[in-house]
Amino acid sequence: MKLFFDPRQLDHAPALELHNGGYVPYAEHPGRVKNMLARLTETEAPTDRGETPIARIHGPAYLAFLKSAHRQWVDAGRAGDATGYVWPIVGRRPLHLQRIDAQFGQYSFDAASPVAAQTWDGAYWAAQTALAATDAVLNGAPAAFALCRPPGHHAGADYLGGYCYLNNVAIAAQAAIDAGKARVAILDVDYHHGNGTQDIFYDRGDVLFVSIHADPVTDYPFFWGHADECGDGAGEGANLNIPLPRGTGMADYQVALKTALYSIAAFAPEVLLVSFGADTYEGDPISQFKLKTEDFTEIAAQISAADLPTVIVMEGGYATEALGDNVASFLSGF
Ligand code: OKP
Ligand code: ZN
Repeated sequence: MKLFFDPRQLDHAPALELHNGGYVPYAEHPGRVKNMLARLTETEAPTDRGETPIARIHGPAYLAFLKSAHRQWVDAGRAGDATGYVWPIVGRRPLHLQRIDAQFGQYSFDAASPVAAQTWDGAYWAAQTALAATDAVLNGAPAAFALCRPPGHHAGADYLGGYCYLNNVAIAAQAAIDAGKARVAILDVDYHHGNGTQDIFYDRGDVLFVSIHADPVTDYPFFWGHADECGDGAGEGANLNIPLPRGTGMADYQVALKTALYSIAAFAPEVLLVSFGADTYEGDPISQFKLKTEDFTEIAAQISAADLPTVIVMEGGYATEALGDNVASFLSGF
């Protein structure tokens, strides 16, 4: 399988995140990638496809914010990574405020995703990596892997959050549509619900979003991922959430996967994109499922049996020591 990665993704390196009321080392750190690369031979760097495919998903005001947030932070006399601390409640009228703190309130939904000096560059090259893997599949490869980080599935059209800044899988899905594919499916198997991806395609019938994740009643991102979120307008029926309780192991996970793959088959997509998070692993420090390293091979084999051209986009996974093994296990199932 073709594996894509760009070392400039490592330049994004926030120091700390707010976790359970205190500041702790940032869980989504560049060391995650080093562990994966140790198990993956022959990664290929993406060519630069520019900002146009990114702007098909993210609005210009949000992109301008993301590019300038750290510079504005420094200009405001602040040290360290840029982060928000105030958020407007849902339904407040739009105010286009210039103060950096107000902009974070407008363009983010949590305090877990600081913008560091090189965040734009890291996120930009993660998106390019996803686009390169998509092109490989559009050009006939049965499957390709995009080693993306920062991850993307929590980022919406005009917001960041959950360690995510640009929605890599959404950018890739749109690129497939723009290349002439009529129907594209996204299967999100990260531990956390991919709220950004869901939001982006919620009212569209050409992109099916199916997600298996920890029940948002108990787990981040709380406000999305409930089973009654089924899509809107033309997208009604093209969004399927399968929330599972904490402690879920392979037996129950497989039942959910069967349902997910059944709905994907019924949609008859031309391309499948998989948001793959290894944070469903039993040893993950911030997650509560009980999958074992060898389970990832079986999950991938079942996805592969759908017999669709497949782009695999890396999302979460924070048990750094096991991450390479878990990714290698997943990829070996294809
Ligand atoms: C990103 B991805 C818990 C903090 C949770 C955000 C988790 C983002 C996960 N106290 N922080 O889906 O793996
Ligand atoms: Zn996750």
